[in-house]
Amino acid sequence: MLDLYYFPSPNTWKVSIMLEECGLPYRVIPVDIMKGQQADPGFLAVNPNGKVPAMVDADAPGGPITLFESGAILLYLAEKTGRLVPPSGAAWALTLSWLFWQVSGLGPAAGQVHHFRSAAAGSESALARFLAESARLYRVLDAQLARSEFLAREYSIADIACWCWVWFHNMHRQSLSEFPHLDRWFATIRARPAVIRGRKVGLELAPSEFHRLLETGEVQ
Ligand SMILES: N[C@@H](CCC(=O)N[C@@H](CS)C(=O)NCC(=O)O)C(=O)O
Repeated sequence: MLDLYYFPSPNTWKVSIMLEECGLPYRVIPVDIMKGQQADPGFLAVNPNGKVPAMVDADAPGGPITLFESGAILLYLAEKTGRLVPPSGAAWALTLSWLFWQVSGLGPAAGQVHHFRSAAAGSESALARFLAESARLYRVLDAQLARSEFLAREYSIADIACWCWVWFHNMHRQSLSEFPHLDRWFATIRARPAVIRGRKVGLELAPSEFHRLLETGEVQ
């Protein structure tokens, strides 16, 4: 059994969607980051960095394996199942490039937009900086998707990682109608049954004022 330490968010959706794509059984262990449970000693023993997602594979051959960081968990699950990462060559390199682009670029920039839009009113210059960087990253995504149906040719963990953040494009003040290739890609992935299931995991753990954003992507 896989234990997924979870609170509904773009970074945790990556893992719930991947688990659904792979058809792996898993158990959701709620970590309420709005109540500070990410700082509980019990959780820090799983992820010393105190953030979700984290995962424990209790039945891994050779003994239990603990992972944190969404990108590392995606790669682990891809390797475990042989799904959604090309085995080698140019497509493999592209998948890793776009996965790391997401975890080091799109996620941190867009995450700061979430912060400065909701929690730190008055930080207008910070908000403007991260909105501009997010807009630039959306243009990069659109340009790649003009060349390729998915980020690394075939649907992969790189698409899952990026899609979970693009879900929040209204929050990032981006209109997908300005990005025709990104819009096409977004709609294709949105319709995948595993993506629909994975995105709904643990919705009830979030306070009700976040449900509309999580369910529809719309900002109040
Ligand atoms: N780089 C990490 C980021 C994880 C992250 O920021 N998780 C957020 C939820 S989306 C969190 O746990 N926030 C609580 C906190 O920062 O205290 C990953 O990709 O897994």
